[in-house]
Amino acid sequence: MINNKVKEILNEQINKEFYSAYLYLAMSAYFDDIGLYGFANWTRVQAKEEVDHGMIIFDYMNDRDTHVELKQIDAPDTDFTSPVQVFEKVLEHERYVTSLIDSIANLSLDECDLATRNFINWYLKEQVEEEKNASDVITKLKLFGDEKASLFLMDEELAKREYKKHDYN
Ligand code: OFO
Repeated sequence: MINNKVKEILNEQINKEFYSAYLYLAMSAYFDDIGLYGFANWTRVQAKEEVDHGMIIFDYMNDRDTHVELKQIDAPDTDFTSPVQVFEKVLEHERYVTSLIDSIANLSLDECDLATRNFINWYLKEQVEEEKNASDVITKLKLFGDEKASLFLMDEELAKREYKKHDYN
C-alpha cells in the first residue's frame, strides 16, 4: 500500500504520460498533414512509448494494492509551424516531464517509500534518453537547415524508428 501523497503524485503522472501520448499524436498528425511521413512515424512511435510509461505506473500501483484514479486528459498543444519548432516543443516538454519525475523521486524519499523511490529510477534513466532523442533531432535539423533535400533525408531516417514495447526492466 502506498500513502496518499505518493498515490496522488503517481496518479498525476499516469495522466501526464497519457497527455504526452496525446501531444505526440497531435505532432504526428501535423507531420502527416505536411507530408513528412518519417517524422509522423517517429512521433507516433513515441506516442506508443508514452502509453507504456503510463501503464508501467498503472501496473505498479495495482501491484502495491493502491487505487488508480484516471483523471481527465487535457487537449494537446497543436500550435505547430515547422519541424524544428515541433522538436523544440518536444525538448521543452520532456524537460518538464523530467522535473515531474524528480518530484516523485524527492517525495517518495521524504515519505520513506523506498519501493517507489527505487521504482522511479527507471523513469529517471528514461528521461535522460527522452531529452537526448529530442535534442539530437534538433541538432541535425539546425545543422542541415530546413531545405527540402535535407528534410527529405531526415524524414527517411526518422521513418526507420520502430516501436518496441517499453518494459520495466
Ligand atoms: Fe514519458 O517520457 Fe516522454 O513524456
